[in-house]
Amino acid sequence: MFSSILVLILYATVIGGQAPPIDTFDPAHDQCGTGFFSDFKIEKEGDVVMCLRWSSWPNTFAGAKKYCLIRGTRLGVFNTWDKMKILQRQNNVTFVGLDDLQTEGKFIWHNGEQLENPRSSGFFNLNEPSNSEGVEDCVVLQGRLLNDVPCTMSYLFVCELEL
Ligand SMILES: [Ca+2]
Ligand SMILES: [Ca+2]
Repeated sequence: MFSSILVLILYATVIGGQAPPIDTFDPAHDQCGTGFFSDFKIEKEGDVVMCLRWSSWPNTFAGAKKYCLIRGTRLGVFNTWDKMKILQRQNNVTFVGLDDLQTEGKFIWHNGEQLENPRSSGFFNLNEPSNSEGVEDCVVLQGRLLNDVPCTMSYLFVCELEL
């Protein structure tokens, strides 16, 4: 009995005295400065532009979206060329916060903004988005630009802490 209480106290002391591990990330404890969220921080003229975390394991689009959301973040929104350049530093195929799940052909960034004229926007690879076989509603970085892919595929993903 005593030993189990002792273990509990020790456990509470150790856990309480440390920064929470990555899986319990709490943005309230991080300003995207020296904290553990900011795997990647972009500053411009002293201002933080983006706070990102790149996953090191693949997930489906829904799984990735949920992973980001329950940590107070969202799938990364790269709706400007400055931000696309940040995304382009990634070499792996990576889910981003853009989909046409609600209305076919209407691509919405996860900040609510629509990506107008996706095919001629310059954001997508040539002949993309293709909606191949009618099932491509989620978007990845593939190479230097975007591609729509099936949401049930598993890819790496990137979470963004909203500033
Ligand atoms: Ca589609
Ligand atoms: Ca496609």
